[in-house]
Amino acid sequence: MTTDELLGQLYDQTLVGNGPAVLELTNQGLAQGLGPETLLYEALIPSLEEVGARFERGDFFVPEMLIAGKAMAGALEILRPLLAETGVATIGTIVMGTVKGDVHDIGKNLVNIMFEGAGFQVIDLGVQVAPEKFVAAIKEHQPDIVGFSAFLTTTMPMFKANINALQKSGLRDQVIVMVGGAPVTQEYADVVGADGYAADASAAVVRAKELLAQRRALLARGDDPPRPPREGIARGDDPPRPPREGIARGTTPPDPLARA
Ligand code: B1M
Repeated sequence: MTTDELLGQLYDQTLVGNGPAVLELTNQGLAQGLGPETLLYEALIPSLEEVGARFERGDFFVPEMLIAGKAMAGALEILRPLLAETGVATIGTIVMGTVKGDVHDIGKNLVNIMFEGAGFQVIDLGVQVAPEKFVAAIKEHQPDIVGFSAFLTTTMPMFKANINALQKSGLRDQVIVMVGGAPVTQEYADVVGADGYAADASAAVVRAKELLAQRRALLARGDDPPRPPREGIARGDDPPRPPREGIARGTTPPDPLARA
């Protein structure tokens, strides 16, 4: 099978959620000498993007999205050790989790793998992580960075709830806050008072290293780490409502803040 045929089949089989075929094609691709990044960025991720587009159009429903996600997650398990292959010493610790009200974890897991590959120790709190759980994990593990993932416009406001919880516990200045997830933007990250944002897993590692280097340089000079603009938080305002057009067919999940 040519490379194009293999990548095409991997894309198609992920789209229809054929887990065994996805595993086989992933192994076959690796055996043919394709890199894990090629399989990820030229077949698996584009396929899930198409799943999302079909869901938005009403051609796919939650079960189709679920089996496609499971097929992708299976492939990710094969690729994990290859993506995380590293000889570097631990350069920092990061506590990661998907925010309360959100069960998406494929993107977060991929970010974790890339962080591990870059030499970070990753403490993964899983999905639907409540602010109190982030606070407890920061107290326990004393990480350099805490990372919040949100994949729904309705769960993005949990970033602010989490940051407020860190402030209340006196932890905000001890840890770098990074945020990300499909609907998140740099602008939104700025408004909620995060220190860093990245659009994808590779960019997340680059940004984390930059933020860590900046903080360590400041600490070495005895300065306080800089805080991003916090007008919204200082005034107790809500962050701007993110766009909601991506939520398909009135399937809006409950607003987590209503229960926070
Ligand atoms: Co859902 N889902 N889903 N879903 N799902 C999306 C996210 C959606 C965009 C689909 C669509 O309508 N086009 C849409 C959200 C729309 C919106 O809010 N604007 C949506 C919806 C509506 C829903 C439900 C509400 C559907 C319903 O029940 N009616 C429901 C919500 C459940 C809940 O969480 N409460 C739901 C459920 C599910 C499944 C459970 C079926 C399944 C999840 C399986 C799983 O994750 N274990 C699922 C899936 C598979 C998707 C899509 C199709 C694929 C997501 C994915 O894995 N992408 C998704 C469509 C899409 O994204 N186009 C969709 C691949 C992954 C590698 O990319 O997740 O973007 P991504 O991660 C990237 C970046 O975001 C970034 O790096 C990652 C790797 O490069 N990143 C960070 C992530 N975290 C970061 C942290 C950082 C930095 C970068 O710093 C800390």
